[in-house]
Amino acid sequence: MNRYLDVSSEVANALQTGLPVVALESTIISHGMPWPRNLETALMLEEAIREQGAVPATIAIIQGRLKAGLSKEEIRALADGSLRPQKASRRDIPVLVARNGNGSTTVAGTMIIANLAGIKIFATGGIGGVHRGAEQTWDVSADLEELAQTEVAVVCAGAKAILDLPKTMEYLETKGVPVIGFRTSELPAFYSRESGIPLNFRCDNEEEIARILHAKWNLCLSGGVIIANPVPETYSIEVSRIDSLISKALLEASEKGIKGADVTPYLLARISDLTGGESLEANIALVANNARLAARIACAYQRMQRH
Ligand code: PSU
Ligand code: MN
Repeated sequence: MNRYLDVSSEVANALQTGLPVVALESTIISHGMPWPRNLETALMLEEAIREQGAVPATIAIIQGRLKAGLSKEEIRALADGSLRPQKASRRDIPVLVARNGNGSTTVAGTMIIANLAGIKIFATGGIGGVHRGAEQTWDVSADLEELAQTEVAVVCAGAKAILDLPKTMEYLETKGVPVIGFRTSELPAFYSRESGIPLNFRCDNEEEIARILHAKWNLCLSGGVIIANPVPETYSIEVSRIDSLISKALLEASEKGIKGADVTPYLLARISDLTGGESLEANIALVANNARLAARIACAYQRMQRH
């Protein structure tokens, strides 16, 4: 066990006995959703994973300790802001550890800690990617680099149209990260089921996804896999409608000089305002949908582990 890591007793027990475990990130709690919906969502996601027969492990950094599996009180303290958690990606982890700081982990940060704990499947909302205008700003999320190197499968609803989706797909191709559509042949765009970008791989059942994960990692092809699961139909927002709101939010962000790690949280909150909360409801529905799928994939992955 890594000396900086605390695995909760429930998660440690599940890992030892070969029960399926699903990691959850904490940036969506602290920086991705408003209080108190963030707390309700974080607890609901853990419940959704349990209902599918897997064990949830919400991941964060608390007082410098890397945590896999949080208590309800710890989740609450991340959600209500009392811990003042910093958004924690790869670069932030050593500093938070050395300073006994608090961090809510991004996709990259969560993958690192999940991997240290031995958790292979992780559910989130959307991954970071190549930002629009990256040719000027060089803003490329560390999530992509992490997917290139760390052996964790990430179930998400694609990437948000606040990003440059074609460039994001090119980057993932270069880095050898498979992007698998779950019951879809095109990349979902987070709030919308469609992006117009075709995917190379489509899977219609969880067993096939589990076989791909086993094959990749047994072949020592390190790095992650993206499972792209479209937002449920009833919550999907039309591309034409969300696109103009995204452009408006992007323009405001650049006028206000918002940069770096603050960009994504700003845009999420603005788009939620501009849609009158509709995008927040879509966000919650899609993460729940991803948590359930991740749990079913984790179950299939564990069943194959035993044979
Ligand atoms: N995309 C979303 N919601 C989010 C994020 C991304 O739809 O909350 C968060 C995730 O934690 C992701 C991070 O890992 O933003 C990416 O931030 P950056 O672009 O600064 O790497
Ligand atoms: Mn960035």
